[in-house]
Amino acid sequence: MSVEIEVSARVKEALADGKGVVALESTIISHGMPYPKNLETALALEEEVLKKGAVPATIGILQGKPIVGLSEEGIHHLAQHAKGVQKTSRRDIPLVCGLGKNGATTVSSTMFFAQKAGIKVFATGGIGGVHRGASKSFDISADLTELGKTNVAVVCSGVKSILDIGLTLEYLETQGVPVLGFKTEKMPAFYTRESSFFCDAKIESIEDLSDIVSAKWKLGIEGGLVVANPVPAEYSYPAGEIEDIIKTAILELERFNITGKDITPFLLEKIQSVSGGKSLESNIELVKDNARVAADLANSLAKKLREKP
Ligand code: PSU
Ligand code: MN
Repeated sequence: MSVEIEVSARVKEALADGKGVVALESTIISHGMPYPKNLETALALEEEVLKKGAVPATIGILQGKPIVGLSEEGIHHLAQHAKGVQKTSRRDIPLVCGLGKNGATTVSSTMFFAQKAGIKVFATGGIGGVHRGASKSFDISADLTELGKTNVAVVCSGVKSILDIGLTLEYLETQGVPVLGFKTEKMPAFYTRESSFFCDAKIESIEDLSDIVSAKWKLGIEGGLVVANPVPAEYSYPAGEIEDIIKTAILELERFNITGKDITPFLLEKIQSVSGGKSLESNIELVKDNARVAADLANSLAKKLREKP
């Protein structure tokens, strides 16, 4: 059995030419959105990155093979046959690859494969975090420890308020992960532009972002960074409405005995079905915006590396 990471020709070439490359995850495709919106979104994200002159690399596992730069056919498969696709975070990689299964990569495993391929920037919707009630359940996403050790900058719209935003920020501090608000001082809460919590700093330009990212890695400080980019104002969703939906959904977790890795997909699905698609639209638009910011950041970092390697 050979388990090797396959990097697509387009991504290999872009990296060799010193172009900006943006990693994209696949759990958002298989377990974060319903078909066919998930497929349309996955393809639209690649388009957004290409329009900026950077190269997208959607990451996933097909028949046990980790692929960095999935083909359109591969993306179709992960979108359409989600039931046969395992949600794969870092600890699931050996099982999915060892047994030849199909896997959708979460933030943690996407970061892992991105770093192996030499990709420095990754765009997604929201990262996992510390769940509400974690002091009892210990439910803390592997995304946070991955951010502590893997050198990839993750552009996202903060964390969903299904999580405890304050505790998530505390945990990121413990892991040594900078949380940079892009044109915002407040930590975004996914569907809404602001939470009551503060980012480490408000960063006004892509140039400043890429200087901070470069400084971290030039100094040999291992680990990632969070670039928190709020949902575009016209697509933000009223905070109060979301809070009511989340509270009901959390109560249902107990009623249906949902635990472990199934919690996040269950809550995402509930919010989408109760809000009647309105939240899905804001979800799609915020990820597209994150893909654009990530492409700008990847291009800026690539340019700096070309100038002074
Ligand atoms: N948050 C979202 N949408 C998502 C996820 C999180 O708003 O699709 C996915 C991401 O792939 C993230 C994962 O890495 O859920 C976290 O899962 P868990 O909470 O089980 O660690
Ligand atoms: Mn969990």
